Amino acid sequence: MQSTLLSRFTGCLIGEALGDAVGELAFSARTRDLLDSEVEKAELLRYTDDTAMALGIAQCLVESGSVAPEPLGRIFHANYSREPWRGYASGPPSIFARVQAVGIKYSEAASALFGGRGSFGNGSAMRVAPVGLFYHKSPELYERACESAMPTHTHPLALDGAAVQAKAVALAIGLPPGGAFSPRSFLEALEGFARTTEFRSKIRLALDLILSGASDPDAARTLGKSVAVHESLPFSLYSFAKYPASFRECIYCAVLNGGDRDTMGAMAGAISGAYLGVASLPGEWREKLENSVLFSELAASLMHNLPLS
Ligand code: AR6
Ligand code: MG
Repeated sequence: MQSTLLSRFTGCLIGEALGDAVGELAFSARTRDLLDSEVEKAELLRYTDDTAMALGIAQCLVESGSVAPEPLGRIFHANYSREPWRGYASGPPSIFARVQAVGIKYSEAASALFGGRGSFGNGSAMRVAPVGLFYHKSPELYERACESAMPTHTHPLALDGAAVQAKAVALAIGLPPGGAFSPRSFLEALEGFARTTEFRSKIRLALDLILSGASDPDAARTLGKSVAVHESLPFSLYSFAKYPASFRECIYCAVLNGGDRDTMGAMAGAISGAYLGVASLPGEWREKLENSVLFSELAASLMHNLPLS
C-alpha cells in the first residue's frame, strides 16, 4: 500500500519534469517522429521553470509543512537567483526584483502586476502538483493551492486554476491505475471543484470534446493552448482524460498540438504520473532526466510528512 502511494508520488514529480522537458523539445521538434528522435539524441532531458518552481513548493512543504506565501516566495526567489536561465516568463522575475528593491511582500508585488489585476498566467497551476500530493486527503486542498499561488499569481483565474490542477493530481492518486477510467467522472469531479465560471465551462467543454470524438488539434483550438491558465490547463486535463492508460500518448497530445507546449506537458505529465505510478513512465525518458534522484527523494519526504487527515 505504502509502496503504491510512493510510486504515485514519485510518478507525479517525475511525470511533471518529463512532460516539461519533452514539451520544451517539442517547440522545435513538432511531430512525433521528430520528437522521438530529439529525445533519443539528447544526453539530458532538461526541465524548465515549471518544474523548478514545483521543486520549490515540494521543498517548502518538506521544510515547513506549509505553503505560506512569504516563505514560499523566498524559496522561489532563491531558486530563481541560482538558475535564472530556466525559462521564466516576465512576471515572477519582476516580482522578485521589486521585493528586493522595495522590501514589500511577494503577494503585494504580485497583486500589482498587469494593471493591478494580478497574473492569470499558468505559472500557479504548472507548479502546484506537490500541493495536490501533500493535501490529497485534506479538506483544505482548495485553500492551500490558492496559498501556493499568492507569491506570484493573485488573479482569481490563477487561484482557481491552481486549485483545479491540485485536485486533478489528488483525484489521480485515488484512482486504481489498472481499473476502468471514466473521463466523465474525473472531469465532472473537477468541474464541481472549480469555483469560476470560466473553469467550469471549459472543463465541461473538454468532456464534451472527448465524448464527441473530436480530434486533438480541434480540441486544442477549441479549448485554447496559450500561457493563460484557463486555456492551457483545460487542454492538459483533456490530454490526460483522453489518454489515461499511456503516459507517452498523454504527453504527445499535450505537447504536439501547439501553444505553451512545455507547461501543458508539465501539467498533464504530473497528473498522468500520479495516476500510473513511476514504473509506467517510459524508461528511456526517465534515465535521461536531469536530477531524477532529487525527485524520488522529495517524493519520499513529502509522503513521510503528510498532514494528519
Ligand atoms: N492580463 C493580461 N495578460 C496576462 C495577465 C493579465 N492579467 N496575466 C498574465 N498574462 P506571467 P507565468 C500573460 O508573466 O504565469 C514560462 O515560460 C502575459 O502575457 O505571470 O509564471 C512557463 O513555462 C504574461 O507575460 O508568468 C509558462 O509557460 C504571461 O501571461 C509560462 O511562462 C505569463 O504570465 C508561465 O508564466
Ligand atoms: Mg517552462
